[in-house]
Amino acid sequence: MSSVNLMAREVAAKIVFYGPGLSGKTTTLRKVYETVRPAHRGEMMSIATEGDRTLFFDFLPVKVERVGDCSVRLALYTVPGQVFYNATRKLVLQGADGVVFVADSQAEAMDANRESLANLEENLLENGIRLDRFPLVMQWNKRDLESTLSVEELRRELNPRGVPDFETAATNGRGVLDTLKTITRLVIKDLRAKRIVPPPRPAPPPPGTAPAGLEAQLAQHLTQRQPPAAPLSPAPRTLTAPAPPRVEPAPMPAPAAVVNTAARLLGATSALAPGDLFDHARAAEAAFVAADYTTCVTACTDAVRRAMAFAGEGTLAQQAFLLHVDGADLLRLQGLSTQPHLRVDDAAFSLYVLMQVFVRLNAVGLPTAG
Ligand SMILES: Nc1nc2c(ncn2[C@@H]2O[C@H](COP(=O)(O)OP(=O)(O)O)[C@@H](O)[C@H]2O)c(=O)[nH]1
Ligand SMILES: [Mg+2]
Repeated sequence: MSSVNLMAREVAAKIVFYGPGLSGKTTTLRKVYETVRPAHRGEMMSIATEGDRTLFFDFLPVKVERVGDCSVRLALYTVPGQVFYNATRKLVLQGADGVVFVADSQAEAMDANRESLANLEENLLENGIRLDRFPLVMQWNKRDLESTLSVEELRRELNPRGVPDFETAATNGRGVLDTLKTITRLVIKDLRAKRIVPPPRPAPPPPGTAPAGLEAQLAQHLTQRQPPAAPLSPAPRTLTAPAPPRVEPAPMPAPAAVVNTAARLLGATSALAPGDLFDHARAAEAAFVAADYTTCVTACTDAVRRAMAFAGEGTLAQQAFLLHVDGADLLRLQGLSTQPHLRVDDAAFSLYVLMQVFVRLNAVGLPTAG
């Protein structure tokens, strides 16, 4: 989901903290939140169950001043580790530029570590990505505990490729920032190799040759009006949702509690959203603000599909006809969701389509109460 603002030499990258349940992914992100200066981070958003288990994801936007001559905007995500949340993991993994695998160093966690690593490999492969060529850093977590395996054993079992690895104790922060710095460097190097990030120090663009069109207009608008998300509240926020049933949930659950606490980040799309889809719209807007355009388009596509279903059963074309939603716009949005590299104008368009559907639902009085 990387994107580049050539004028500002700013790169946006998505990094996912992956690993089995309870290995310390959420704790790691909280520690990053506490350590990074407020001016360099946005608000941490967690969607958790009552037992404090991650239900959908934790999300933290972080700005890194300089890597080479680029500044970097990172969108950090964790996945829910529990085996039955695989659809959610796939969704969060989409468009990732790099992964930190958080392994629990305790001997009794080895099976879960192995299973989660195999699951990561499988889920990446579904998107045509090979783990052995993907930016990856291993985080051997819980090194403060007694019953940990040696690093040599962990390497033999989980890191045959010999990617950079770090001993960490997320609860006290040891090793956490070193891990983050290293994955950031690997991601930038990878994006450079793919020529998504320009090589260092090219000739400055001559005046008056800025990129044209909607993308440039939006990029300029975004740099002039810094997103309201950073810096924000002094403490990470956990949104508490009811405990989930032990079945695979829909990829983007919409805990009702989000509605009460999230008003501050309300954008135009979520303002129009019917209650059931408020959290989907919020996720799309948060991704847009974090310059995570792939996640934004994915979230919009998913929300549009769910919103159209309010028109009743039938094909998408029938639902569009009933709601007077522009079919060509819907087709274009569907096309976008299969594109590898999405830009700010694509994400803005997907938010527009979602708004259009919400406006039409409002106009016809759907969904009806009860
Ligand atoms: N001793 C110790 N406990 C940890 C460490 N990291 C996380 N934990 C604990 O392990 C539990 C699960 O952590 P959490 O971050 O929620 O795991 P997640 O499921 O991977 O997000 C919590 O009780 C944490 O306090 C660590 O480095 N050392
Ligand atoms: Mg968690």
